[in-house]
Amino acid sequence: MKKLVTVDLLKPILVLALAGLASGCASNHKKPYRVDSHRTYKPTATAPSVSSIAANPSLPSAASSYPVTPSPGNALPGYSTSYLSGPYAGYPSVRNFVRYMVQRHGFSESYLIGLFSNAHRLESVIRLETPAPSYGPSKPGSWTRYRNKFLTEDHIEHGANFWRNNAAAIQKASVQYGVDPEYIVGIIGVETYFGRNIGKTCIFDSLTTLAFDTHRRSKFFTSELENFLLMTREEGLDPRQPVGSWAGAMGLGQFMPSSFRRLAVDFNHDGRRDLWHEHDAIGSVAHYFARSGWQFNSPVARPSNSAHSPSVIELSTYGGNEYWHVYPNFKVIKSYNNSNKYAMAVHQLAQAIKHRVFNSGQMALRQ
Ligand SMILES: [Ca+2]
Repeated sequence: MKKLVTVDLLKPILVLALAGLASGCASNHKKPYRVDSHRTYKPTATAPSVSSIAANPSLPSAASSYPVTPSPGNALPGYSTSYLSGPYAGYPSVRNFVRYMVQRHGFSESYLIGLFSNAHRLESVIRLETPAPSYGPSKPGSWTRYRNKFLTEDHIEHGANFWRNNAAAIQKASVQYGVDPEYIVGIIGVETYFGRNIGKTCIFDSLTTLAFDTHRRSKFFTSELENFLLMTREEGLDPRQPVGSWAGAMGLGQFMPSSFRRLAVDFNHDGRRDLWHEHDAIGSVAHYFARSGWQFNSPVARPSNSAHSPSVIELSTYGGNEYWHVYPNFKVIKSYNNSNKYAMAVHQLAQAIKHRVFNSGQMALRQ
C-alpha cells in the first residue's frame, strides 16, 4: 500500500512562483460523479496468473484518445496577484476559502488569489448539479435501460482489447492487491469506456463552481476542492491542467481528488501518479478495491427466486422484476458508486469481458 505523500509546505509554492505560461481548460461536461467511501484494508487471497498473453498490436489503444495527461515540472504558471478579480471577485466565500488554505495548508495567499482570479464559472455544471423535479413513481424497466448502456458488444469487445493490451499490468495488480482482474476492467469500462470518455472539463473550474455556486453538495465539493489543490501541489501540477468529469472525477477510474490522494498509486514506477495512464489507473482501481475489502475469487451476485431476504436486491426490467442475491463484493463495487444498477452493470460487464477474453484463445487462466 502506498503511503500518502507528505506535504511539503514550501517547495511547491516556490515551484509555482517560478512559473511559466498559464494554460487554459476545455469545458465539455459529460459524466455524473460518484461518491466514494473507503473501508479498512483487508489482506486478500492469492490471485491466479494469466499466461499465454497475446496482445494484438493491431488493436487501437485507448491512450491515443486521451485528451490530456497533465505533465508536472517546470511549466507551472505563476499565478500571483493582490486582488481577486474575474467571476469570483465578489465572493466572500472564495476569500474565506483562500484564507483557510493559507492558514491550514500554508499556501501563498497571492498565489491562490491569482489562481481564483483565473477561474471560470461553468453554467453547464450548475445546471447538471441542479436535480430535475421527479413526478410520481419511476417507470418500470430502469435496470433494462441502464444495462443496455453498458452491456453492449462494443463495451465487451473494447474491454477484451483493453485487457489484452494491458495484460501484464492487470495481472500484476490482481496479484498484488488480490482483486479479480475482470472487475478492474469492468470498473474502467463502466466509468470511462476504457479511457475513451474521461471528460474534458477543467477540474479546477468545475470544483470551484460546485463549491461556490451550488448549494446541494457544496460542503462535499469544497472539501474536494481543498483536496484537489493539495493534490496538484503534491504532484507538481498546474491546477488548471487536469481535466475530467463535470463533477471533478479524474482519469480512467474517475477518482475524485480525495480518492486520488489516498489511493492513487504509481503502478508503472515512473515517479508520477498519473491516473490518465492505463497502468497507474489499473493499479489504483485495484488498490481502491483492496482497501474497500474485496474478497478474491468470491461471489458478487447470483440470481435469486425469492425477494424476502436482506441480501436480495430488486431490479426493474420491462418483463418484471429481477431478484439477485448479493454478496460482500457487491458492496465493495457500491463503495465506488452507491447504486445497485451501477454495481450490477460492473459485475455483468466484468463477466462478459472475462468470457470473451478466455474463450478467444488469446489468454488462458492458470489456476
Ligand atoms: Ca506512474
